[in-house]
Amino acid sequence: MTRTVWGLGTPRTVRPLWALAELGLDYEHRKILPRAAGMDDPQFSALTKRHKVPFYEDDIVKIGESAAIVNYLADRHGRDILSMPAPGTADRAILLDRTLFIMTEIDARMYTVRLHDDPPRGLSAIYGAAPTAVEAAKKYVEKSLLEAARWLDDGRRYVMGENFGTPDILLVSCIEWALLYGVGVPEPLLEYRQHIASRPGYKAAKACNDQSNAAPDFTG
Ligand SMILES: N[C@@H](CCC(=O)N[C@@H](CS)C(=O)NCC(=O)O)C(=O)O
Repeated sequence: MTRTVWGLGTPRTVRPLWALAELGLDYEHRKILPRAAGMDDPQFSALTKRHKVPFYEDDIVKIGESAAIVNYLADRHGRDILSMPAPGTADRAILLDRTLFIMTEIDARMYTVRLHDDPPRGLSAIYGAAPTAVEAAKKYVEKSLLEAARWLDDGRRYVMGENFGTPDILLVSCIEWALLYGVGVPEPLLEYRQHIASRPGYKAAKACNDQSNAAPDFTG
């Protein structure tokens, strides 16, 4: 199977790289940055007009949403690591609940902060400054992270219990994103992130996602 991941250097692009590392799968990495010259690569433009990274393609699918990519990879290849509960089970419903909560109540709100905060962290020069919206989104994320912390109240190591799963990839990347912007992260989530950060798959993905690995012509 030929696999390609497009994208580099963001809290979203690390996710497919991390899933692939955990699953020990080979892939080609096309290191394009958002809002940079690489986004106009003719091969990339032929795949998607969203102008967004990450993007993933193999012999079966061409998909762009980071949560969809990690869940697809886990559905196909997850075993002991990134095992997926069967469709129609309570665990599958809970996994979807946690996934959508992370993506809509944390990830999407963090992107509001990213788009409208001032440089150097934010993109207000492109998308417009909106300090009230930025502060409100940060508070919203703080509240949502309190909910995510409650998932661990029974002492479980991972979102789904004792097995590392796709929601952990999504949640840890959001926790790190929140920390970058000074959003308050509850102590149990800091500890949770800390122990997950010792995983070889995490370390490999972070190294692959490092912007300093981008080709020199990138302007992003
Ligand atoms: N919901 C998508 C979001 C993808 C996304 O917005 N990616 C950003 C980088 S983190 C991007 O490509 N932005 C380019 C732009 O908005 O101009 C996902 O989770 O994959």
